[in-house]
Formats: sequence, C-alpha cells, structure tokens
Amino acid sequence: PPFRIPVQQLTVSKMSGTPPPVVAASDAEVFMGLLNQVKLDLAEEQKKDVQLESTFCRLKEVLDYNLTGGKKNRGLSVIASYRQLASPSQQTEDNITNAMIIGLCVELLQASLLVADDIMDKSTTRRGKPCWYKNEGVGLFAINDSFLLKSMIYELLKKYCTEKPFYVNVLELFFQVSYKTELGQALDLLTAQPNKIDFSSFTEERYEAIAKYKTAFYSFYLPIAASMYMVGIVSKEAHASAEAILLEMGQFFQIQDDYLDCFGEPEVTGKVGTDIEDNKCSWLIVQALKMVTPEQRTLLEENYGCQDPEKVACVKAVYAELNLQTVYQQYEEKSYARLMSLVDHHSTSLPKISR
Ligand code: GPP
Ligand code: MG
Ligand code: MG
Ligand code: MG
Repeated sequence: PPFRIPVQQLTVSKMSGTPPPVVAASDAEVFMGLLNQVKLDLAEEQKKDVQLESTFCRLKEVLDYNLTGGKKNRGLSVIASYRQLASPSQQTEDNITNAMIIGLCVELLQASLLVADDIMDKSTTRRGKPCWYKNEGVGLFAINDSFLLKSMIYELLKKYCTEKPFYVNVLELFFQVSYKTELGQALDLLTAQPNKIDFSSFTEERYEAIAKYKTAFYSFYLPIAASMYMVGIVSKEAHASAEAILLEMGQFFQIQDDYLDCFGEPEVTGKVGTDIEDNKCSWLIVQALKMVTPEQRTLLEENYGCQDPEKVACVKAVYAELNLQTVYQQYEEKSYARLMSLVDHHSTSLPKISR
C-alpha cells in the first residue's frame, strides 16, 4: 500500500493568515518515518526473492548508516519549496507525501555521492562518524553500496510516482543532475592530481566550474527544480531563472565548505578537512595565490598536497599571514548582496511569494 502521512502532521501553508515556517517542525521526523517505510518496502522485496535476503539486510544497514546524522537540507528543501509553490488545492496529503518521497530521493543521491566522495578524498569522518568505507569489513565494498544508494532513487520513483504527470521530468532531472555532478567530480579530481603541484590550473574560472558542477546542481537546483516540476512549472524560462539564482547559492555553499575544511571545527562540521593534503583546487588556495609574495608561493609549492601534518601546518600558517579568514568574511557579505540582486533581477519569471 502507498505510504500515508498521518493528517495531523501536515501543515498546509496557504490556508492560515500567518506564513508557515520554511520547514515544519514535524517534517524532519516524518522524513525519518519515510526512511523506515523504505526499509519495510525492502523487507517486502526480500520476501519475493529469498536469494537476495542477505543483500537486502545489508542494504538496510547501508541506509541506516548513511541517511542519518546529516542536516537533510537538500531533502527538506524539496518539501519546503513544494509548500511555497503549490496552490492550496495542490496541498493534499498525497502530494505532500510525494514531495517527501522526492526529498528522500535527493537525500539518497547525496548519501550515494558522499560514500563515493569520501573514498576518493581519503576522508576519515563524516557526520561525526567514521566514513562508511572506513568501517570494519566495508572498505571498497562501499563502491557498490554507493551504486545501490543511487539505484534506490529510481526504485522509489517507480514505486510511488510512475502515474504522476511529473514522473518523466523528475526522472530526467535526476539523470541530468547526476551526470553534471559526476563531470564536476571529474574536474575536481583532474585538477588535484596527487604528487603534481601545478598551481597554474588553480584559477578562479576553474574553481567556479568545479563548484558549479560538483555541488551547485545537485545541492541547490535539483531540490527546487523537482518541486517546480511537481507543481507543474515546466517552462524553460522559469527553470533557467531559478537555476541562475540556485547555482550562485551553490557556489557560495561550496566556498563555505572549502573555508570550513580548513577553519571549521570538526565537532561542528562532523568531518576532518583533507583539501590541503589532497592538493585540491579549493577556494582558499585560489585566493591565496592571488595575494602571495614569491616567497610565500614557494612555501605553498613545497608544502601543498602532502599528508605530512607539519607541511599542512605550514600551508595554514601562510593562510593566516594572508588573513584569509577576513577575506572570506568580506566575500560572504558581497555574496549576500549579489544573491539579493539576482533574486530581484530574475523574479519576473518566477512565482512571487510574499513573506
Ligand atoms: C563536494 O565536494 C562534492 C560532492 C560531495 C560531490 C561528489 C560527487 C561524486 C560524483 C562522487 P567535497 O569533497 O568538498 O565535499 P566534502 O567536503 O563534504 O567532502
Ligand atoms: Mg570531494
Ligand atoms: Mg570530500
Ligand atoms: Mg569539502
């Protein structure tokens, strides 16, 4: 039977005079309930084919470990934007459940990407726990787990949304966004070859391309575009306008992620940074290279892209000399102003929401 959310947990946004919270308090809980439903679906599948019993048990473990602990911003923004964009008559229990299913699909994509990214980046922790591949007996088996997490998206869409008018648009959206993200990850890895320090490729243009493709499409455009398709906004113009703003937000988000990789507290971010060790074309190194003296550039060349903690500390000391923390704070202010003007500029082709 299709999954149903108890009616009292639904907040219908446009019926009362006061604006709803962007994410209703209960959404996050209902979301976790949905995850349990997916596990029940798997149990059903398991009954149909006993040969796959152990595989499905494993998949449940993978889901439990990799879909918990994060902020769920991407999944929850499908639901929040659906509530904002849908007309009162569209805000039915069935439609909100669909938005939640698609939100869960976005979280499955995120989990699949993170499991794989942590292997490629040789990371140690994620969401305050060891990265999945770091667990006893997992290792490179995690590559297949990442594939499984991604395939779950299409299983869920097929099970819950095949009959919906938005099915093909949303399906294609997931395919296209996944492809763009994989291209972005390829560019990230190509620009960070191990044992090859070549700062000449660390340009602003390359940085922007990496951030746009590896992060902005799936983290910002995907959740909002999915709910636009769900409410029936299919025009290329509206999607292009939303995309222009959302890619800019995604760029900001990746710059913040790069900043936190070096200056964030692992207790807060849940992960230990690896960008300096991995020779990444991070926003910090790109900014540093624009400001360095020839001596500082040599120091960076000698110490960037190495696992040795002393060398990493040396890179961080150059960052401190260059006051990169202040440079970042100034960027944050400028980026906010730019985003606001982009919203104004594109708002003619997007539905207006008064808050
Ligand atoms: C963020 O990069 C980008 C991704 C997680 C996309 C990965 C894409 C694949 C095709 C696997 P990041 O490495 O800076 O993220 P984090 O800091 O969270 O490790
Ligand atoms: Mg990465
Ligand atoms: Mg990473
Ligand atoms: Mg990062």
